[in-house]
Amino acid sequence: MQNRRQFLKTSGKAGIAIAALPLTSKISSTSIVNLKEFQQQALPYGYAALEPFIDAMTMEIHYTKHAATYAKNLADACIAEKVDPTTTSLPELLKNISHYSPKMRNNAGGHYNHELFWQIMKPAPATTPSGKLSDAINKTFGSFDAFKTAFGDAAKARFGSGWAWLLVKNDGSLAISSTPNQDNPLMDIAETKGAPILGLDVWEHAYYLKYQNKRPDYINAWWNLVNWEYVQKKFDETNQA
Ligand code: MN3
Repeated sequence: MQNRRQFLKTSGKAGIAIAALPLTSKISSTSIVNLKEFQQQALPYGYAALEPFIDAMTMEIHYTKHAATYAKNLADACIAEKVDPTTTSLPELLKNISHYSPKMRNNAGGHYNHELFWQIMKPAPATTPSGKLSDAINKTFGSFDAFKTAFGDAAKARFGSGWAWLLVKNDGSLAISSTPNQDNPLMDIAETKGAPILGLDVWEHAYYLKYQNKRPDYINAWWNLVNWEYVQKKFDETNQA
């Protein structure tokens, strides 16, 4: 117990290695998978790797300040609200988020959303989805371009801070939604519920240094970074129709 509490105190620091955990025989491999979901993982690329679409300073501040703080505050909220990250999965926590504090909601969401956001971007990706995901997008939205327009509209229309999502709803169909603040479609309080497979951060901290008030320019540029292979992987994990 002491080990876990000690871990939670230190896990808010960005980039702590899983190998540095005070592992005991009580922590199983499933526990480690759960625990990793609650920690900030290393960025899969450098801060400058997404230039010119997202600038290095924005990436560095976004990752080391904003996102790191969500991870730290999530660890604090887990201690205060007696959530054990070795036995609870982060998606399960989000699915029951209405039973927890606003601090838990904001930071569990903030941490989950950013960990997904870093993965669904990469430098110089394939520019379009392929395979089953491409088929599902065409079937649902008419065409890939029509999907991009609808998703971009959702991102532009989100008033203030929030996210735009492509998700697989619980009935297996694809949908576009947007959520305020750090909410996401996994949450039981979300208007459109399901498994997010693509998310776009439209908080000003994600784009203001380079794009200022021009959110539509940021959205248009962001399509150059979408890691469709990863989105496909997320799609394959769901029970799509
Ligand atoms: Mn953000």
